[in-house]
Amino acid sequence: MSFDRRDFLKYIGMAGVAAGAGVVMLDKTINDKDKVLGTAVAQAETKGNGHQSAEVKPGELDAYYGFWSGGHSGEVRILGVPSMRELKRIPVFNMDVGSGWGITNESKALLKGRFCGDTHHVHGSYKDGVYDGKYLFVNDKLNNRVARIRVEYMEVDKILDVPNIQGMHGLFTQRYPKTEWLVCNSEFQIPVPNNPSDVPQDKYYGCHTIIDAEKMEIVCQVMVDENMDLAATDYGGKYSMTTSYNIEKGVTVSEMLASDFDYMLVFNWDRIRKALKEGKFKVIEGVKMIDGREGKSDIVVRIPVAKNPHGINISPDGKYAVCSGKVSPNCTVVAIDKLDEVYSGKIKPKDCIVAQPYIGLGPLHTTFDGRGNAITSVFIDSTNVKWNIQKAIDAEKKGAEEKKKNEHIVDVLDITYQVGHIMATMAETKEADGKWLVSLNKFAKDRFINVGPLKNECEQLVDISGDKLKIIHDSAQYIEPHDCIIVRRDIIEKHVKDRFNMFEHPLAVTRSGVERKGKKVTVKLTANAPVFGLQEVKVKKGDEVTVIVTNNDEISDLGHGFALSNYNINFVVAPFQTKSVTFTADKPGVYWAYCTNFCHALHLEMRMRIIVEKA
Ligand code: RUQ
Ligand code: CUA
Ligand code: CA
Repeated sequence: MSFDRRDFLKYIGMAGVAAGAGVVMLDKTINDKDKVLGTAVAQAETKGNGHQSAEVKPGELDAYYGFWSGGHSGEVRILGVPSMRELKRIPVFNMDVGSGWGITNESKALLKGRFCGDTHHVHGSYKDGVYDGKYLFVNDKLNNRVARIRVEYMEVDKILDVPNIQGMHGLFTQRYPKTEWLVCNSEFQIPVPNNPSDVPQDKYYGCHTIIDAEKMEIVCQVMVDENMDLAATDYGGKYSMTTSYNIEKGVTVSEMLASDFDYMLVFNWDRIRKALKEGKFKVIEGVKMIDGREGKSDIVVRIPVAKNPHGINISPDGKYAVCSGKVSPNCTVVAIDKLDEVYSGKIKPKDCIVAQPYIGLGPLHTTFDGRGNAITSVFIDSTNVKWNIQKAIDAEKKGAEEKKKNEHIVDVLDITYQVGHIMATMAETKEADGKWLVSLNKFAKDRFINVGPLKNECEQLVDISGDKLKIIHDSAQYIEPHDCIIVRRDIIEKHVKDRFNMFEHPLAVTRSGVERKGKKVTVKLTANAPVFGLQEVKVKKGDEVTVIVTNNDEISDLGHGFALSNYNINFVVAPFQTKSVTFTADKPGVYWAYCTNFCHALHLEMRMRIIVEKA
């Protein structure tokens, strides 16, 4: 028997999933089906399919802003789509001296000494189901934080620590009528409160956290027995929902796979508001904790779905939630308008499932083209599968024979290799436009020249404007984005500024000078190309020195840097921005401070001395 490269990868993928679990998850009929669909369909000729051009010529601009999470790099990135050019990296939970993040007093105050993170899911603030261009939010799975990025400056302005949880994973913003709340999950169950440590594992819990988006404060948490993986909100402002793959409360892989099914959890926001109003909560670690465990309240509905689900995505018409099976080859389609009947007790939770179409081996995430089709990433098969939602629902009604025909499947695209998230343009809004899709593939292997054992990722741009899916471009992406959103340029561009509002920073410097109070020295510096406001500053050994730098150049794109030789100080200031740093002058001598950001023909001359005299 001979494997081609793709089959080999598939084999590895299967072995990886099955190892430790000690179970065979997929029956033979499914494997056979997969053979028919996985390759034959994909290799069929793409005929009569007028594809769009992804070319963005020199001087032209991209049609979309892409906001990428950076995974364990801890950052957020901005890419132009469809060119896939990386335009900016926004430091979020990571240290990035190039932008001054992590070294300045401002960023230290936000990061509180924790200079790494794991960003997974970026979502924007909304109004009426479409981005409003105000904020982006992103989670830190590592240190359980949520950061907010102000779109006007593309910089982080708030970071919120969330207690009582670990493995903060799915995050989603309220879509309707506007983003007042956002939700985030806990993928790992822990004791709540997390002390003492000798709590038995059946007393570990997950908490669905609700955050006030404007104040960046925790509204409350809803405690459940289950873990919670990905998150979504509906288009009606009524619910948030999540997938749970560990209803077993397992702490080992095989324990987490023990049950034949898991849940999609739905949280009813009116009932959460009611519980808060009626005082039906305890305060744990300073947070209002509502009991959402089974039988304890009527807030959470549990819909049984195929075991160990992963992604949950809402169709742009607001009608369906699609949960991906991960170890089941199916997606589960839930009719959101039936949830009211579940809450009122008219129907059972499982009765709002309208289809469970076959997709392929290892469905992870689903995106939408706005024309009634879903596109699901399939990890083990290494495919993007396009399928028609209505056809899947119709086949489900007609029964098993009809389902077997798999007529809901429109196209199967081979990608390289092992896809995680996929995202189509505007797909998380009601204005999904079905133009482009990015497949965020986890392995690059042989797609680029070899750069050593740890390789970049291969993200593929896919044209989804026709019936067939077509790969247009391979894009090497630095490790390791998980998710992205792709937003029309007109929505974002008008909000983005070329300079800061100078007096938003309370320490903004308009005149340079030195102030001394005992051993505390404050150096105020203007930066105007090509000079700092002072040529020399004298301090004494042991002084605590605070340098405040304001870039007073209002010219667009004219940044300055401030770097102090041998003192490990290095940051940049954008037009009209102010940053500060505090350090102890512990090394006597002459130290040149210089501008790091090429700003002028005399950029190299833009420097000054800090003279540290013996005490
Ligand atoms: S989740 S693929 Cu955060 Cu899928 Cu990474
Ligand atoms: Cu200022 Cu270079
Ligand atoms: Ca499970």
